[in-house]
Amino acid sequence: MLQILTPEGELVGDPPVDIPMTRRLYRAMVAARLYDRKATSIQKQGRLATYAPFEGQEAAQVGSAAVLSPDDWMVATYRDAAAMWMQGYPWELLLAGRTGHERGGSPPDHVNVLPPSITVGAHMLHAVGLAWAERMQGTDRIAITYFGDGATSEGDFHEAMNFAAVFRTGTVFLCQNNHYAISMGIEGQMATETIAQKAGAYGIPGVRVDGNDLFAIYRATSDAVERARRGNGPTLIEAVTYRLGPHTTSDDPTRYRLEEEVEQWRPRDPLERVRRYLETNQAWDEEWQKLIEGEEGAVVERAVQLAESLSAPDVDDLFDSMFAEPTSDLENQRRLLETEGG
Ligand SMILES: Cc1ncc(C[n+]2csc(CCOP(=O)(O)OP(=O)(O)O)c2C)c(N)n1
Repeated sequence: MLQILTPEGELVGDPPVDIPMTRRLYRAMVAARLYDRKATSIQKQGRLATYAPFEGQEAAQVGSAAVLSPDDWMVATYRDAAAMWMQGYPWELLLAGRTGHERGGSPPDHVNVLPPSITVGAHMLHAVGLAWAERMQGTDRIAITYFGDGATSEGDFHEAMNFAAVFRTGTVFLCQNNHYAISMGIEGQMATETIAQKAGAYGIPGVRVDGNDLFAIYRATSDAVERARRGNGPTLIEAVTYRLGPHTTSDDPTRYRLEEEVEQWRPRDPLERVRRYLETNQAWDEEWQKLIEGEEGAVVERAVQLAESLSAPDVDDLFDSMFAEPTSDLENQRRLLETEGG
């Protein structure tokens, strides 16, 4: 398993980024954690629908998204807000999606990020199609897709991997193995020792990395993106991480895992090891921590205000939000609603 930065914050390999960049990525992880905690807390106040927290998975998301070009494609899930935000999906729209507002599913025009997939596994195929389309158009844009360990037990995973391998599409498959698919532990749903080894069945490279190590994930994703961009096809990355919180705000993890297990993972916190590394390099102090928490916290607060101040959706949005140009079926349904009422 690839590791560059140990949980103690010590280097055991070459760091892929310099200190100023490490500070930027650390700050992004701090922002992501603040967003995640805020979203969890407002969900408990009834201001969001169910929310899927990603605490513990910040390095896997921030470190991988950081290597993308601004116009690369990203196709991710309900648990990948940090990765999506890194690629330009604003916090307020991610929150709006969790209130059920249509605007949440509509990223700004220049942002090549699809709305989060709730259907486990199905979205990986979209990433293959997008990368293939880019290849056919002669661009070097690639597509990255994020999914969990559970998604690899879906048929869609097989179809996506096989198609991507055969057509050598520029797709990066980023699996965050957080050890659980809701209450189903990894041993209960696959007989393979690792997820990375599944790549062998499709004839593509599979890499296993410490998913709580910002540097390892950055390095592995850089290599995979580079390979995809050169036209050499897809890679499967298994980022070994852990979901510290519940599956969603409606889940009670104490019913299927022991608190001791969670406690074993806490010292492997992805933020803490980068903080220690920066401190050793005289690039972190309490004052800066307070500054970035204050600034990023204010950005998150503003996003909550923006999401909550969106005007209530109109019934017409049901029809207008579906396709760029409505189909005849949709137009018929709209007319039916107008003539016969809702
Ligand atoms: C096709 C499909 N089956 C079942 C569900 C219900 N479901 C939602 S999340 C989830 C577990 C997914 O686990 P994993 O892929 O490991 O991702 P994680 O939630 O751990 O990030 C399930 C079974 C769903 N949303 N879609």
